[in-house]
Parts: sequence; C-alpha cells; structure tokens
Amino acid sequence: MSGGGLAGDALAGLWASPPSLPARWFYDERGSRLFDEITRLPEYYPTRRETEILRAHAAEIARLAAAETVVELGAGMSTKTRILLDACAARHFVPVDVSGVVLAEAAAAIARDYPHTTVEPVVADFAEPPSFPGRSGARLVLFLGGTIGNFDDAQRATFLARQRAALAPGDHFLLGADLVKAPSRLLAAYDDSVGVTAEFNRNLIEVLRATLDAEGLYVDDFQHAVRWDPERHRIEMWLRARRDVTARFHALGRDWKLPAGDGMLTEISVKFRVPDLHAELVTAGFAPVRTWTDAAGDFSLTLARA
Ligand code: AVJ
Repeated sequence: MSGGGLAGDALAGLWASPPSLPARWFYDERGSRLFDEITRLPEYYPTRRETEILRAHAAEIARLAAAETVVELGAGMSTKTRILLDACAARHFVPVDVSGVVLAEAAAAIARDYPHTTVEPVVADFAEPPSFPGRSGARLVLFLGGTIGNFDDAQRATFLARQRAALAPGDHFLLGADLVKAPSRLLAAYDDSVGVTAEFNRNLIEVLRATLDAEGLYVDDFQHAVRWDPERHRIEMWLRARRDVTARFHALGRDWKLPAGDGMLTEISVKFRVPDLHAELVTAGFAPVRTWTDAAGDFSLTLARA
C-alpha cells in the first residue's frame, strides 16, 4: 500500500531539515480519540473558551450572518456547531472533513437531531481549494477550534484567499483563533501533566509505521517536546529521538535516519493578536465584522464578511 497522501507528505517532509509532517496525519482513529481527551484536559483551555464564546454570542452571530447554508471546515463530530445550528435558521448544513467515517457518523447525528436541516457531508481536505455545493442563499463558513494556527504565514494567506474566492459577496466566515498569552500557560496546554498530548504526538510514529510499512520505527524511541517561539508567536511540537533512529520505509523504498537528540517538527500552533488577524482577513478580501473573546481573553471568534 502506498499510504496515499501520507506517502507524498512523508517524502516531502521527512528528508527535509528539520524533518516535519503536516499536522493532519495525527488524526487516525486513536489520534482522534486522544485529541478528544485533550479537549477535556484542565490545561487545554481553547475548546472550553470557544464554547463559552459560542454560547454567549451564537444568537448575534446567527443574526449578523443570516445564513441559509452553514459549512463547517474540519467538522469532526460538530459538537460546538450545534450551539450555532440551534441559533441559526439554516436550512442546509455542509460538514467538511478528511475522515469519511467520522463525517458520516456526525452527519447522521445532526440529520437526526435537526429534522428541518438537510445535511450534505463532503469528504475533503480543507487545506485544498474549496468547492461548496451550489446553493442559493447566504452562506456561513465555520473554521473553529483554532486550527488556523496549524498553518504558517504563507499557508494561512493562501487558505484565507481561497476561502474568500469560494464565497460570494455578503457570505460570512467565522474563524476561531487562539490568542497570545503567558508562555507558561501555552506550554502547559501542549504538555499536560498526565501526558495525553505526549501520546497524541507520539501516535504519529505509529501512524507512519503502520501506513508506510516502516521497519525499525518505534514509538518508544521518541520523546514529546514543546517549545514556544516568541518571534513567530507559535507553539511547536516536536518528536525528539532518544537514540539514533534508522528506519526502512518499505512503502517508499527509502531509509530514514534521525540522530539521537535531533527532532522532527510535528505541529505548529500559531497564537494571534486580534489586530493582526483582522489585517490578514482584510488582505484576503474579507471585511471583519466583529470579534468576540471569552471573559479571560484567551480565545477569539471573528466574523468576517466576504
Ligand atoms: C486542533 C489544531 C486546534 O493546535 O491546539 C492540541 C491541536 N495539538 N494539542 C491545537 C492540538 C496538541 C489543536 N488544533
């Protein structure tokens, strides 16, 4: 088996320096379960903060966007989305996710609980150019959770411009973004005391081993490491080799080496300041309508008009 998209990303990323992989490969079945656990950790505030903002302002968001169709990028189980669907009178819901299995389950649950809403799941990678099903009426595209932080500056500019290009004037985009705060809190959120985030990170090694038939690649040879980059205001997750690693990727016909102490960059999570975020949205052709934050000022939701 070739490993599909992972093979291409591995070829492009593992032999680079430093080696890296796009964050989307964390989310196999075990990774998705571990991420779900992360969202309930005391140190991991983003999910609770975003839910708090949605609860407080869903009615206003619904009124401002007045959408007939709600599209959710990276929908997953669409748990937080229900707060918005409850407030919106949207007739159509389009969850978009790379995982067809998760998507089908989530779509069925939404269809059951919202009998007046048609649900049209789309299996797609939201990093690719979007193509939303043709619809009349205003659209509201949701990109929640702070996943925008997984893109670097250039990827973010491309992503936002593509979203804008896929929308018609008067459509809306709702963006969840984590905010810059004390490094101690950020580091704790990505290096929790019970080690769930470490397991989430290390699971990537098992995804690589199983998908690309890698011999000599062992989860236990890698250690979870987190750093805060103040210049690029981003958290970085690394997997650091505890000993010299030599692996044979049978699916790629290639050998891979990582000397003891060296690391592989597995995720960036950029943290934002609201004015910078607005500037990026404007550059992409959006008009920021309003930003809401939670009471502690930890997380933000921005509604922007196309
Ligand atoms: C799902 C990308 C928003 O960056 O906070 C959580 C993923 N990684 N803990 C984030 C994640 C480690 C999460 N996002």
